[in-house]
Order: sequence, then structure tokens, then C-alpha cells
Amino acid sequence: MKAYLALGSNLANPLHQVQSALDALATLPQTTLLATSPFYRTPPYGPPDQPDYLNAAVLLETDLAPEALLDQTQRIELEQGRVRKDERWGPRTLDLDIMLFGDLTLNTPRLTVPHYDMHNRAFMLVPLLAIAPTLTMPDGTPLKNLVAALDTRAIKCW
Ligand code: PH2
Ligand code: MG
Ligand code: MG
Repeated sequence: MKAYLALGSNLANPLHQVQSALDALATLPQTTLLATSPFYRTPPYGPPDQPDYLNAAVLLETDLAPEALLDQTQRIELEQGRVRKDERWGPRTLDLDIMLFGDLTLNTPRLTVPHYDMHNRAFMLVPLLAIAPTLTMPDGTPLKNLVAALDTRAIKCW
């Protein structure tokens, strides 16, 4: 199955965090890293009193089940010093979010796919469009239409 992940970091050297995460994703079991987007600098979505983020997207080909992939991405987050805080949308060393898993729609206590808020998040959709320009969402909406509906002017190259 093809899975698209969003990567984000705004603490502890984001470039290093994301490069380490890419190395870890490239060595996942039953998984191949097929594509990596450019790295973007994006203003915080949510509380504004935090550093800008480095955001990127990757395409994986994986034989893992969705929740097994989630186990792996959460392990990588923790290995890279992620500390879960109560503050919603607060700063983090590394965030790995499963945006899409094939055309699957999934709602379990641990995982919602497609990512519940990706259609509102230019910092997710712009990197995704860079590696998947003709992608269609599971509900049939072309990704490029979602991006066209958002303000992307604040998104820069890292
Ligand atoms: N992640 C969040 C909250 N806000 N803002 C930007 N720009 N990029 C992110 O990755 C991000 C965010 C929660 O995961
Ligand atoms: Mg997130
Ligand atoms: Mg997350």
C-alpha cells in the first residue's frame, strides 16, 4: 500500500530532526521510502508563540498494516526525544503523521485516516502536492483543488 506521511519539527535543530527521521523511515521493515518532498519553512498553525516549523512529506510503499506503521512512527518520534505535552498544537522535536494510507478511510481510537485536518493545513498539503501532483483524495477531491483553496503565501523554502 502507498502511504503518505507528514513530517514536522520546530525544536532542537529541525533540519537534523527531519534528516534523522528520513533515515529511520528508510530502514522500516516491509517498507520502501519512495519519495521525499522539499523542506519548507512554515509559520505555526495554532499557538503563535513558538518557532516556525520545518515541514515535509514522504511517500512510502509498505506492507505494514496502518496501526503497525503508526507503532513505527511513534517509536521514531520517541527515539528522537518527543515529549508528549498537554498543550494542543505546541512545539515538538518531531511529528510524524499518517496523512493517507492508500484509499483507506479509517477511524479507530488510535488513528484517523485521512488525517482529520489535512484539508485545512497548507503545511501538509503543499509538501504533499510536491510529491503527488495528480493525487486524488479518497473522497474523489483532487489534491490540487484543496491546495488552491488555501492561503499558501507564508510557506517558504527551508
Ligand atoms: N503541527 C502541529 C501544530 N501546528 N504548524 C506548522 N506550521 N507545522 C506543523 O507541523 C504543525 C503546526 C501539530 O502537529
Ligand atoms: Mg501533527
Ligand atoms: Mg502527530
